[in-house]
Amino acid sequence: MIETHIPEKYKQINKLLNSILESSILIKNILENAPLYNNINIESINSSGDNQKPLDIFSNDLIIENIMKNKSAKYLYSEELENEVIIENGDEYTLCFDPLDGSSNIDCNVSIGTIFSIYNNNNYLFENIILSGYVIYGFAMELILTFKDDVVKRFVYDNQSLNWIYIGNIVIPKNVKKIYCINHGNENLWYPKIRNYIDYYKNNGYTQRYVGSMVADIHRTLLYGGIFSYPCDTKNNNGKLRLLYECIPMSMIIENAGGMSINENGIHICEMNVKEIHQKTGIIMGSKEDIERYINL
Ligand code: FDP
Repeated sequence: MIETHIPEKYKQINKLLNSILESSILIKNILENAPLYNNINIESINSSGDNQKPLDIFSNDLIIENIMKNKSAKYLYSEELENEVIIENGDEYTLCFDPLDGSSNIDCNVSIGTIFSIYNNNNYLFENIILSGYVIYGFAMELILTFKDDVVKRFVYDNQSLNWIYIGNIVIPKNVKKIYCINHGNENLWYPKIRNYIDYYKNNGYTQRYVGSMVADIHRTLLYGGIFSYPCDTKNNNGKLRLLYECIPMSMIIENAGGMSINENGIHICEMNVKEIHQKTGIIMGSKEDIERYINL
């Protein structure tokens, strides 16, 4: 039961958290049958100019509908929507979410996920954040959850008891498996400092792993150690990943697990100001020693 893991001062968040998790169970059920859908390959374009698949939209609408039903939040910001949704008489919380991150992997059965963060009142200032989490839809469905200044907890969904089972707390290990994670296809576009940083891994017997689904790549980084980076480059001048929906919640998780998460200028992602809700950023995150190595370059 997740409820027993919610710190006393945040107990009221239970209703909203449950809405998200109930939605994720439905999303998981739909994903399991996704290859049977004949409309899975139909694409449209969302407000950031990305390809948007029916399951992105389905997941987005499902989460919003569930929250509208129990009015467990008032302000909803989704990566799939241009503007916020305001729920009249909703509880005074802000939910920021990426309903289905990594969706270009849907068709080939690779793990993807739902990323979310909850703030007090009507704002998304990091000082008002309550929790961050993600659900990963893999052969097991897992939930990673952390409250402000708290540990990072790992749960797995048990299909028999229909409950989330607490597995344990996560502390990101040192990079003993010698893994680094970046899209090498962009190498020609990287700026010199990133190139120099990544050269170290290339030249010192490290293994490169890149799923191309942020949730899957960060889940591995959290559990095995190493780095995950999607830097700014000469094509994506501001990076590719979204600050509010992806980078802040994932950075809070990594940092609460003892790791670090910064942009190319060494600024902690969690300290960056969100000036625009669909703002992007470059990111380098993972085991502390690896991120410090970037800072000391
Ligand atoms: P996707 O476009 O499939 O939704 O932010 C979206 C994201 O995936 C991340 O999950 C992933 O880390 C990244 O984009 C992959 O981008 P590249 O294909 O450019 O490497």
